[in-house]
Amino acid sequence: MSTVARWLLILCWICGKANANYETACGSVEESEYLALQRNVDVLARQLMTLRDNSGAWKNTPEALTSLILAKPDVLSDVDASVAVLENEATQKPSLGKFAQILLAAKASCSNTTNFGGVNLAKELKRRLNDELMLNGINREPPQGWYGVYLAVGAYCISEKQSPGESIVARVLEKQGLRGSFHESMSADYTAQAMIALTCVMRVSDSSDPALGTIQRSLHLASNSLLTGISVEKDNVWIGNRYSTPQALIALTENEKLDNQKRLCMKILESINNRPAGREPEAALSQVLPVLKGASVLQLMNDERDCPSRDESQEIESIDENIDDPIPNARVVDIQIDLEFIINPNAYLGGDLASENVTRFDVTRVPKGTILHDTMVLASQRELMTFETKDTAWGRSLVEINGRRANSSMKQFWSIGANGKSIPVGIDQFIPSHGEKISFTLTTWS
Ligand code: B12
Repeated sequence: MSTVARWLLILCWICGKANANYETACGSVEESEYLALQRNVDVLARQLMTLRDNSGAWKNTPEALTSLILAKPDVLSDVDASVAVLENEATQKPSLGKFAQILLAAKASCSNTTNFGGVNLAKELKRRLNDELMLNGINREPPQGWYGVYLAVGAYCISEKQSPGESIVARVLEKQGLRGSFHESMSADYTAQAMIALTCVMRVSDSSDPALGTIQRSLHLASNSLLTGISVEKDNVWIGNRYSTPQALIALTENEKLDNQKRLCMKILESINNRPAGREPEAALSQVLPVLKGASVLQLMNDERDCPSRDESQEIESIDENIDDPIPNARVVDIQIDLEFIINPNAYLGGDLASENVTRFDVTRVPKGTILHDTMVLASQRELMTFETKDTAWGRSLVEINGRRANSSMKQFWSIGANGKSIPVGIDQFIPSHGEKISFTLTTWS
């Protein structure tokens, strides 16, 4: 081979490499960046699989199943067992949001959604959505909250490739605040979920539809609200906070809002990819996986996509990587924390209004890194408090303190604060420090 030909060959090889298509949520990237994301998809998908029980159920089965089908279907075995769990859940009167997630998971697994364990999922979802927003023909605030409404509008639209109806979409649009957010507290979680729903409605709308312009303007305003919620925390870049970032990034990239800011987009994606120490709850894994893979629930609108294999003989390789972060050194420390119990007037049901009750609680010699839940167990052993929890995909949720049960049908919940600030994670992840005042407030959400 002549020298010229050899050079041409080398050049072609370099060109080929440079043009190789390594697609991510932020567009095409270098091979090394792409591989770093894919390695984590692999580890996290296997970690999520280990959280499935023998019956095929997760704590939140539809969310986990959809996530794995979108991100890493090859680690999934026995899809039918999980689908059977969903069929059963669909008949058990789940919340509106959960019902929406079931429809998406049924769609993702290519099941028959019109006869899913005897239920026509989309038809039933639309009926429930109407009931949630209207009582006796009069508009009302959704008793289960707006997050479930956004999930339901999105799931119906993605599955049926049509809008759930003008009046329902109008109610969602009305909920948007002046600054573009879909929740009073500027929550990126709510805004991202509403954007995913409206993005679908926009895509299925006819170009002559007069509502189309309104939806596009709403999406633009909502994107700005997410972009102004960007913060930098120890080299990480979040939209809202660490846990709202995956959905928010999907909402922005699906609307091409980060196309001219690829570096920023990659910084956010890398932040999601850098798992901090400690095991993440199931729901965090489910929400992170698709975005690392560059996938989103909106892809379920495409009927040409692949269905997950239903081959029962599929074997999953065992995990060779040690996915558990090392347990913190069992160094023991003395900590002292104050426990405060508050019942907000809006959640007051009569009886004694024990508005403030601070108990100094000395926990001596607990292992460093003791989570709030275990600290509360110690406090209850010393008869300083009693409490009850419910298992969820985010870990244990606190439902009752000192005999006071949060009544979810009255929108009550126990909110948890540390030194006056709402804690960013639940009692299974939060680690109190010495001198901290932990407050438990029975209050209501909107
Ligand atoms: C809506 C919502 C709430 C509502 C739920 C009631 C309602 N119907 O509106 C309320 C206001 C009660 C709530 C409370 C809290 N929340 Co919240 N919540 C959400 C949100 C926006 C959507 C959850 C949802 O409806 N999913 C869809 C349904 C169908 O799935 P589900 O499994 O049935 O959902 C249930 C659980 O998620 C549970 N839940 C909600 N939040 C939390 C938080 C924890 C720690 C646990 C264990 C369970 C739990 O309530 C949901 C409805 O029943 C998520 C955002 C997200 N990205 O998921 C944050 C989110 C899950 N919440 C969060 C937090 C931190 C809290 C609080 C700990 C805040 C605080 N300091 O008090 C408390 C929980 C305190 C407790 N008692 O244990 C974080 C969790 C992060 C983490 N790693 O744990 C998230 C991810 C928000 C965020 N981006 O930071 N939340």
